[in-house]
Amino acid sequence: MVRNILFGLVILAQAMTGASLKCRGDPSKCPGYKAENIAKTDSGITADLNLAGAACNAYSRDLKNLKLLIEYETKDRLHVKISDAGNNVYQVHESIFTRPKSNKVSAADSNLKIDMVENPFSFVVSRKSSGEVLFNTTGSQLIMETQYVRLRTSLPQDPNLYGLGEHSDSFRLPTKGYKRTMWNAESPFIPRKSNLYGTHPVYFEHRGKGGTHGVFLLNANGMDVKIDQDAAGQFLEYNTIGGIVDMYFLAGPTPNDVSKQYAEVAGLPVMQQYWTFGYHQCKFGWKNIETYNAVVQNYSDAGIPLETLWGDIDYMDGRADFTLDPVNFPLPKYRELVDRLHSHDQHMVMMVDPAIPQRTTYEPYVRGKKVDAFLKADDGSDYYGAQWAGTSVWPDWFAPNTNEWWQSEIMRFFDADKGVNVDGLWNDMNEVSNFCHEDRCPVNQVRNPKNKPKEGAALGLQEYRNLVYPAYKIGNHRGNLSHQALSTNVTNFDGSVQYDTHSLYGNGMVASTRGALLRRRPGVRPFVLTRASYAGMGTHGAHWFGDNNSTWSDYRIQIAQMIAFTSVHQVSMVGSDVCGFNGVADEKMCSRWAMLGALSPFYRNHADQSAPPQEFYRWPLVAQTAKKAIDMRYRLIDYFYTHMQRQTETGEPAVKPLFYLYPEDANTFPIDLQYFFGDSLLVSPVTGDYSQDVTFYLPDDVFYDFWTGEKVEGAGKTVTRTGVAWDDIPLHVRGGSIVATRAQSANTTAALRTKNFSLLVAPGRDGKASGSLYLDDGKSIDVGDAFSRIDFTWDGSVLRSSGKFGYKTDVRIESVVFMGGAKQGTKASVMAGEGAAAAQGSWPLTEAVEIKI
Ligand SMILES: *[C@@H]1O[C@H](CO)[C@@H](O)[C@H](O)[C@H]1NC(C)=O
Ligand SMILES: *[C@@H]1O[C@H](CO)[C@@H](O)[C@H](O)[C@H]1NC(C)=O
Ligand SMILES: *[C@@H]1O[C@H](CO)[C@@H](O)[C@H](O)[C@H]1NC(C)=O
Ligand SMILES: *[C@@H]1O[C@H](CO)[C@@H](O)[C@H](O)[C@H]1NC(C)=O
Ligand SMILES: *[C@@H]1O[C@H](CO)[C@@H](O)[C@H](O)[C@H]1NC(C)=O
Ligand SMILES: *[C@@H]1O[C@H](CO)[C@@H](O)[C@H](O)[C@H]1NC(C)=O
Ligand SMILES: *[C@@H]1O[C@H](CO)[C@@H](O)[C@H](O)[C@H]1NC(C)=O
Ligand SMILES: CC(=O)N[C@H]1CO[C@H](CO)[C@@H](O)[C@@H]1O
Repeated sequence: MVRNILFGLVILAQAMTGASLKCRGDPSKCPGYKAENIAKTDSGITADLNLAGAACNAYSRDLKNLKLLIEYETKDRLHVKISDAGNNVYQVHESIFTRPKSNKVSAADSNLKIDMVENPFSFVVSRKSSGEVLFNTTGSQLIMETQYVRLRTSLPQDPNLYGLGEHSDSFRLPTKGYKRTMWNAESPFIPRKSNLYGTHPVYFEHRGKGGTHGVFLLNANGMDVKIDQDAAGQFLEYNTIGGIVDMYFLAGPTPNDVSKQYAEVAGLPVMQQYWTFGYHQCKFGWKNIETYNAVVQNYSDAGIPLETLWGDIDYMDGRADFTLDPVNFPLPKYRELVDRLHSHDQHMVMMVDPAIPQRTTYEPYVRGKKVDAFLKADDGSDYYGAQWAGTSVWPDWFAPNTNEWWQSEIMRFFDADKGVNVDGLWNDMNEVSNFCHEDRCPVNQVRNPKNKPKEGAALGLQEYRNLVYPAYKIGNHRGNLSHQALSTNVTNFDGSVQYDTHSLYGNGMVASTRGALLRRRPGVRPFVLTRASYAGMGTHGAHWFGDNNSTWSDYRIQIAQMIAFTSVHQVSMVGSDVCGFNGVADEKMCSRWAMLGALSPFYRNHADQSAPPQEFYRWPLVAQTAKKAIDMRYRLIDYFYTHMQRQTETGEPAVKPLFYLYPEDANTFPIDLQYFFGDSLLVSPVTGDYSQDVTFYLPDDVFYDFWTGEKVEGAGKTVTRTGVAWDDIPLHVRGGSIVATRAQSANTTAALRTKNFSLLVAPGRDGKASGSLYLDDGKSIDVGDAFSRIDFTWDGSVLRSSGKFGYKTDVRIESVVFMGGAKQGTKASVMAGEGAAAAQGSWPLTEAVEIKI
């Protein structure tokens, strides 16, 4: 009986939307669109796209009238935008994602070409120089409905695809039966084949000699990207539950070119302060200020340099932001700790979560409520759920007063004179995570929103949509969209809904938090670490890969995660929780992880409350490895800082997959257990469980063992190393490089900045080498002319420096070291510490020099 009534309702609903029953749920019957009113301009095409037949309403209502805009924005970037004629369907807020300006180049000048078929509408994007077809929608109809968008391209068989994060799968994506769901979600244990904390709908495809290109879909709605093969061959298919088709095609043709071209769209990653490259320690569950102090003391006693101590939510009073537990973390003692850290050139970073406890005695809540800073139910009451501090409300980053309120709360609590004088902030739980299960949470929202989006402002369709249970179900590993998240039917201040904006929440929060830090310390590069992200997040801050586990598998997967974020997603300051967040880290695993983590941009050990302590000093072996790892990292910091700075200016990745340097060597395409840290250091860690052996790939090039200086001819083959000690890591300097290292390490990065340099020369097969060094004050956003970019070259007999020398420093070059016995009687490696350097002396870093060897 009940079933019959429901069935009747379904039929009625379909009749009302004009759906054709036989077609419902069968996207293959959708009619596609017909291009009409086509207008060609010098730099592109505009057209109307009208539904080409009976609506199929596969998962919702077909949109009948669309508009198409094709524009050659730069020589290497083509923009294809398909939106509803009324411009109501949600498009990513400009305040969250600033679209690039179009230079409107003529079709003739573009390196890309688009060919369009009018009926049914389809298009083909190709690279002009090679005729390589990059994207081809022929044979599968475009579907644009109120709650479903589908677009498919055919691809070459078994393509090399990368990106589409955030995920914990292989760097080179599977090409059969693979579904990449994107929907930001709290994801403990970073499950495989799942959506995780971030949404980055961009992929790069690499075709060896056929070049590399990129495709970005600027859409924030939940989606599944299916990569699979069927009778017609290989395809990639976008299935989103809303939004528009807003695509950027990036011509390449080299991997570095595509990275740079994507950075022009998504923004360049921000430059970090020098100290952020130091070693960081955190743990959830350090229960009082005495524990914080003991950790700092124990690091010092163990002789392991600790740069930054982190405060997880333990410090809070009842886990509420902007409070200190008065018993365990009293303000005077906290201030004392931070002062002591600062007086030793160490730093403090603390967590701030988005949820605000809904208590009338809690001032941040009262102040926020007064200025309408929180997401609301439609009757004007707070929309609430549950978080660490209990019943909570959430800031609405689209409401006009939220930034000001949020930033003033941060400035008030983290006041340098009266509060906790932190050096950086950490945004967690911002996917958004809600501890309330959807079916158990108090449902206090109603369906008739007070805030309606402006007509034609692309803030969301106003007609009925099922915002909680859309018919097309994406593969969200948490289940329904709203499950343990904000209800997707909650309306933002401007009338847009969480359904459309959910995955943008993290970017809104981290942008505002960055703004607060800038107001606290004007002119100083803010440091914000965030868990949730959307495309373009690198322009605001840093990211760690969330709540991984202390397993060998998660130790390995961090490499794939890291190279995806640095090279594809343009988030350069990234790293995993070293030694694993959940679970039990053991001595050998933590030892390997301490070494590998030292060769990531962001280097932080962190563990859960339920995990046993895993500070590096807890085991003799780990302590020994950590000292060696940090010594190595610190000597290399300026080399790496140089590459990070380059990425902030050009988008060229500071950490690269192997194929970036050997783009025609097909053996490198799938590699994600090795990578380049900067352009010159090939990292090939031991990755097997409890193993001391490793087989890794050496491209056809000359390399030098970083530790011994021994020359190794790469043959484009794998090599096996056995008996790799627990405190060791295979590391090679690529021939043709000059690496500027600090001659000595130090126990803080501030002390490190006073050390002289030693140049490591690794001649290439032609006997020559080059490298560069970027120097600045390590903290200012705008350094003006006070920076140096020094290029070093070695031509076989003379080492020269040239470039720009704007940074004043007494620090000098004190030695030049040749690898591989390239010079008689020279020290093998700067790390080896025996023998004599090829040249010892004192050369300035403030003017060009010639060093004859
Ligand atoms: C595009 O794909 C269709 C269907 O697979 C194919 O017939 C056509 O040749 C392709 N176009 C180009 C230019 O490769
Ligand atoms: C610090 O070291 C002392 C002495 O080994 C030890 O008793 C204590 O548990 C350690 N505390 C922390 C927080 O590491
Ligand atoms: C999703 O919601 C539906 C409808 O309320 C419910 O039947 C189902 O159990 C939910 N699924 C999960 C995984 O929570
Ligand atoms: C909004 O969504 C929640 C589930 O997240 C649901 O319980 C509630 O009934 C919805 N409200 C309306 C009016 O649809
Ligand atoms: C997490 O790691 C621990 C060992 O550290 C292991 O026992 C546990 O099964 C892992 N859990 C998951 C979900 O992988
Ligand atoms: C670093 O070493 C110097 C001198 O060896 C010492 O004065 C200083 O306190 C140390 N700093 C830290 C943070 O351990
Ligand atoms: C750096 O080199 C200069 C000149 O050789 C020397 O005077 C100075 O002591 C060195 N600095 C350090 C920190 O070793
Ligand atoms: C939760 C989860 O997905 N854990 C993964 C950890 O790594 C192993 C090995 O790769 C996977 O099998 C698990 O699924």
